[in-house]
Amino acid sequence: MGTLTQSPAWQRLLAHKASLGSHLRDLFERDTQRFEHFSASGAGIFLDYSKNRITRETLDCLIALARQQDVEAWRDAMLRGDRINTTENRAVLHTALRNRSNTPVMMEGLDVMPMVNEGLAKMRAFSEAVREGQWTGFSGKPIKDIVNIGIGGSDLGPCMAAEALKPYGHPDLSVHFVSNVDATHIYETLRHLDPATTLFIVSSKTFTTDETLTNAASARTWLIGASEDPGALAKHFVAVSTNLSEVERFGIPAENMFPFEDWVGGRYSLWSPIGLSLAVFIGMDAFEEMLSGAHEMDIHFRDTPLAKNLPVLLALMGIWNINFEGMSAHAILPYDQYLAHLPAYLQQLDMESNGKTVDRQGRPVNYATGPVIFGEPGTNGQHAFYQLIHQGWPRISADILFPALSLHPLADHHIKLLANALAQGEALMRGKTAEEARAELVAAGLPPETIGRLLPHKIFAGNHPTNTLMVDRMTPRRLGALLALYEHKIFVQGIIWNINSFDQWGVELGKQLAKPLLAELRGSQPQPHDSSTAGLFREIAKVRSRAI
Ligand code: G6Q
Repeated sequence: MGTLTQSPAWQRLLAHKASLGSHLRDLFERDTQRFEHFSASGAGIFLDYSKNRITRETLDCLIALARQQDVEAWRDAMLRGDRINTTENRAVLHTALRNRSNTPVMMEGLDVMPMVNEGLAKMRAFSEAVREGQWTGFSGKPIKDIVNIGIGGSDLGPCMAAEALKPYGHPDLSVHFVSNVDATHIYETLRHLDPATTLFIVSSKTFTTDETLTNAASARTWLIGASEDPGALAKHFVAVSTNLSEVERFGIPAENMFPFEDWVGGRYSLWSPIGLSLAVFIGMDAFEEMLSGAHEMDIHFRDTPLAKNLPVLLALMGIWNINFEGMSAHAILPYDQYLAHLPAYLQQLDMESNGKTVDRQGRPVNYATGPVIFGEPGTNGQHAFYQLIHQGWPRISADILFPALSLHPLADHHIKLLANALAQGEALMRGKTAEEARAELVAAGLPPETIGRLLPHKIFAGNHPTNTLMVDRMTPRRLGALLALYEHKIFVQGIIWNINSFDQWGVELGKQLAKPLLAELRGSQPQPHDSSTAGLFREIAKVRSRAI
């Protein structure tokens, strides 16, 4: 097999690209039905992808690429539990966690659904006990604050979703997330809390992650210090993990552990017991609603023809923009304050999955893969970094997301928010020509010399692609569908790029190098380092010795 870039579908796309000269605004002028041609919906999500610089032929070529790369066969292999994460020799079965149809999912002869259902039942019993005040702390008082201690995939999902679904949260419960090993994070979280009414959920698939164990140990000291009873631990600590022996070694009893399987990848684990903090906060019914939304998207992904399949379409727009239009960054712009953490969540989901330069066979790739993901809720981002998207040198694509209805219909806030979301998509697409800019300056009555001076600054190239994603309201169900949409989009891209989206070896190097440096900071014999690291080490030591 030749490389991807020499393949017939890729070559056809290159030839097509060379003949596609048009600006996006011309494409809209030429085809008044563009919106109808390039929009689709599924699982309660509406997608308008007409503001990408594509024609029907582009889409045909892209779909041919997806077929050539066997996207459908790989999708089916993932859904049936094949070990498609080959570098870790693992299946990728997060879809089973939200398989609300409850049909058997056989992994190597074993139906995983009874285990999934058992996990959900345990989460339900626990979350109800906490929410109804039956689970009490060392002084007999009910729990008021839940602190999830975890990092990366054991933090970003529940943290993002707890913010997204805040209006569905229990009125007497607050949920907090501590991830950073920086003491500031746990200090600032705990200083307002009462140990007697605080419950810690230590979330770690491996239960060996240094940041999480360091934070959990400090939380344990804080709790035992206040309760003066080591037995209090069992009332205030539960664990979500795959590693029972380490959980017990920490002091958390087995009955307080919520297990899951190694076929749940960290950044795909929100649907597993890793979502426990969220489930306690919003209740198990709402949590299962979120699973149902994701399941609806899984069914859509499995059963819908490629040309109408939302994850496939989003993936193909990304491939087109990255590999054929030369874009290396993609902005996530939610016009929904509750989705404030969505960009950070998608940063991990996308960049950890597809930030690879070696293909599945271990060969270096000669094409771009995953983009830089960044973003902020609109309208805030408009007053900050949108300038670079509109007029900066890098070409950046974006997803604009919004709910048509607000959960807080206060005065005219929401229509203003919607107007801004639509205006940005339109402005990025159309831009402003020199003639249009000049006409505005003339209409403002400016003298010719001022017009000449200002004109270059007032021109917008436009032609910036965006996808627009709309839901009716941001409910648990819609959030579930939206997240599953992005998961599958990233999966499809990984298949097309022939990379393994499910490992993350890039995370390891920093962890490895931190170990000897930590020992040196503790006073062990200095090791040889490059002059920068060694110099910085000496500067740190100087400051620290003065402070002691
Ligand atoms: C995600 C990654 C990574 C992982 C964290 C936490 O896909 O694997 O972000 O989730 O390193 O790992 P533990 O859950 O094992 O503590």
